[in-house]
Amino acid sequence: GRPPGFILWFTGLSGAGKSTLASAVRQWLATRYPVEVLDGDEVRTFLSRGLGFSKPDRDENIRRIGYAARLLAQHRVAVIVAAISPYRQSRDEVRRMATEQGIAFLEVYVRAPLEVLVQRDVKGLYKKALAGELPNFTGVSDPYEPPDAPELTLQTDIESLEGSVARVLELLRGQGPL
Ligand code: GGZ
Repeated sequence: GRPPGFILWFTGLSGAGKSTLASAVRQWLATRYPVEVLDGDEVRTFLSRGLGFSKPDRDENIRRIGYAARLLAQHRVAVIVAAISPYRQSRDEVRRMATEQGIAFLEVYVRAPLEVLVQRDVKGLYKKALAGELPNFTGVSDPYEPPDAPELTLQTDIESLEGSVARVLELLRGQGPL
């Protein structure tokens, strides 16, 4: 049959640049692949409507995203996920299931120091969280467990978007999917 697609999984704090990277990488892949982006923020409007930010709700969100990603990847879709996915165990669970199905799972840690994110604060969420008005806000009032062995780490406060995209494409080429 057709070769399976792959799952490119961006994990990291809010505002680190996951969605921006996902859109940029999508544009590059779109000439050769059917591509689908599963963005946490958007998934929460449709697939995960009603879920909050407790650990069980986040785990459920990631389980759903992982399931949809695997379904798509089996049909040769290049799947890009952009979700905080703060818990190592749920990311590893998605990786395990994908790998079992012969789908490449590439974890990309999208990283920037908290001070930088607080300065960027596009949506004003960090300000609220730091003021104690947002319980369970990742990185401030809720945990984030960085990946132990990500396929790639992108430091978005240091690297340019173009540079980061180039490194992602290099990863995809080196690991086979492209
Ligand atoms: C983290 C939150 C929270 C809390 C609202 N904690 O950067 P954004 O704003 O646009 O996207 C974030 C999104 C997080 O959803 P995910 O599905 O990626 O999270 S997870 O993978 O943990 O399930 C953020 C916004 O929702 N947001 N409240 N308390 N981010």
